Amino acid sequence: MRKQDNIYAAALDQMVDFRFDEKVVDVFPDMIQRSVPGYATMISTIGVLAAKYAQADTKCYDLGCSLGAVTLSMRHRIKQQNCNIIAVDNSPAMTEKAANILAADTNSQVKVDLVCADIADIDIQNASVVVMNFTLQFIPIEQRQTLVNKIYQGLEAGGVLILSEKLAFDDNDVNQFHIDSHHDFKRDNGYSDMEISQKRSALEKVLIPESLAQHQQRLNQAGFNFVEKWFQCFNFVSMVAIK
Ligand code: GEK
Repeated sequence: MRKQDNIYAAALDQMVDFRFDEKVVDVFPDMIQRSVPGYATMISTIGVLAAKYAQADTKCYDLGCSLGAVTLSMRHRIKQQNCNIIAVDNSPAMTEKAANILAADTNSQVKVDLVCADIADIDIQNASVVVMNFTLQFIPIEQRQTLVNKIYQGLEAGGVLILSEKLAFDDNDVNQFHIDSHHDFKRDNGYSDMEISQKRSALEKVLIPESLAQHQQRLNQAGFNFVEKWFQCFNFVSMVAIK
């Protein structure tokens, strides 16, 4: 049974910025499932895409791995020989719990290295698949190009970056449509108006969404010629960029 997220259910006297601490980790599977439309579809399809683009004797990276949902999806599908996964997150509370989840998953030959580190500080080398499933949005905007450049440089020819993000839209009406629809989705999943509004305030300075055009431009600037959106539900998208 998933533990239910009620972190923002009671009125808070003081709003503090959202952090991936123990309280969040405790309810994370429930929180992300009820907050991100299409999450389960994205997780399983990322595994399918990873199995298609993984190359023998290379590495697959799950950057901002949280509890390892993408890592497990890739691990269960990749068949290429000597293809290891490197899963990275800078929240010690996340990696501690992810370590237990991954240790309990004994059904695969694919080796996983779990690393507690900032993705700005890790080396990316000999990669065939790199996934950032809702992670880049938490990186300061001025650091995003350097990170995407590093990923491009670390990928082998034919390798893929799978990038999922919450989007902002330039047109106000379009933007409002997606925000309202997302909030309807959350309400339909049992979140109250107060929970939705308090979570929105907590995330305001922490999760900075950009437009699809901004992401495409950054990916092109890094060197990716093939960039395609493969999934969208309201303001949540996932893209592939192939080297
Ligand atoms: C999933 N991919 O379940 N370095 C490393 N990790 C970071 C950094 C950083 N600089 N900044 C944030 N994180 C997962 C979901 S959640 C998305 C990803 C969400 C980590 C942070 O600790 C958190 O675990 C993750 O990125 C973002 O498919 O909760 O909306």
